[in-house]
Amino acid sequence: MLHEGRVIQVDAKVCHVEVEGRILPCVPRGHHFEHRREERRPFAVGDLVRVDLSDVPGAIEERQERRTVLFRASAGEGRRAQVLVANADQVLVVASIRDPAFSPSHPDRVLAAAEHGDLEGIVCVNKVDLARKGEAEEAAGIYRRAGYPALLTSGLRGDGLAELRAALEGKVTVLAGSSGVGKSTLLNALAPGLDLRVAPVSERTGEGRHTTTGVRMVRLPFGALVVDTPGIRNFALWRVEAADVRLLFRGMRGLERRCRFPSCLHCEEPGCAVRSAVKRGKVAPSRYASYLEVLDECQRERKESASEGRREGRARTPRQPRAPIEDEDASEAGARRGPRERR
Ligand SMILES: Nc1nc2c(ncn2[C@@H]2O[C@H](COP(=O)(O)OP(=O)(O)O)[C@@H](O)[C@H]2O)c(=O)[nH]1
Ligand SMILES: [Mg+2]
Ligand SMILES: [Zn+2]
Repeated sequence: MLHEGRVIQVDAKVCHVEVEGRILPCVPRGHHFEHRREERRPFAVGDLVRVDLSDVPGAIEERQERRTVLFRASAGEGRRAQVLVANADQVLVVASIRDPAFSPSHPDRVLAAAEHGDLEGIVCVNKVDLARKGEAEEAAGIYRRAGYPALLTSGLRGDGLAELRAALEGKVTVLAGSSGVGKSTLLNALAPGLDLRVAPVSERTGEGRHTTTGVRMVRLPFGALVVDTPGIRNFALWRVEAADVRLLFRGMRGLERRCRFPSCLHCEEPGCAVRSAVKRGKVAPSRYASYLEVLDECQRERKESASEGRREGRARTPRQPRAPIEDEDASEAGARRGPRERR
């Protein structure tokens, strides 16, 4: 008899699967490792699976089709995609107004990855207790005008917690945001007693080394599932065509229909409706700047993977999974470049 479960953590050898309220270690059956080319591991946090519990550990027999996905690029030979979270409803991207200073680039990228994977996006402008008058509203306004809900919160002082709780209730939410913006503090404020220090920490600290990403799903007492992504600095856009990057930026998408050229990438083309909207204050300059960054990265990635494909003759045989422990910094360095390095 098979049981329905949900993967809540993926370690090197086992997946931790929540089955009828219990968390059980389960091992994927061997056939899950065959016929995979681009994906590094067969299971991700959030996967809905059917498990056979007649032995310990149990065995994962089947995986449901994924409704949504968030990728993380895995660098190195072959550059395969890695699904970091499956079947989440939404991404909540937390950005602090100060300490660290508000920077719209990170939320923009996360929101683009959410669009790409069919997830909803919510922005949380946090540490409003440190904001000067109007500052937090201004930051939130960038996202609200683009069409995203934006909350004003302070995990420390308690602002906006009721709204945040309402936004998470009944949903599976991926928590994103740079280190130090206050994610753990917010979760602890929402669910006191939930000891987040037990969460696997990023490999950089040297702890939690048995886990592959440190990504883990936790259940909050008011009926919310939250995926914490410590140490994951960014989600990846996996092989997106330049023309499709246009569709990942809410507030700008749709405007391409009014550009003089249908193929307009909103860079330097004449008669560009997006650039004109930026000039008229209809599109935030920071959103447009983030779009150009993401466009540039996607174009570069496609070029690199095309040349890799040529080198490898394209007919690659399916690989066995390699040692899944990877260094966060090493793998991110190949996958992402900072905005400074554009052009
Ligand atoms: N002023 C202020 N500081 C905060 C707030 N939330 C968190 N902090 C501080 O910011 C630092 C990082 O918080 P943490 O929750 O660990 O951030 P995380 O890395 O995103 O999980 C800690 O020193 C917190 O005390 C807030 O709402 N206001
Ligand atoms: Mg934290
Ligand atoms: Zn254009």
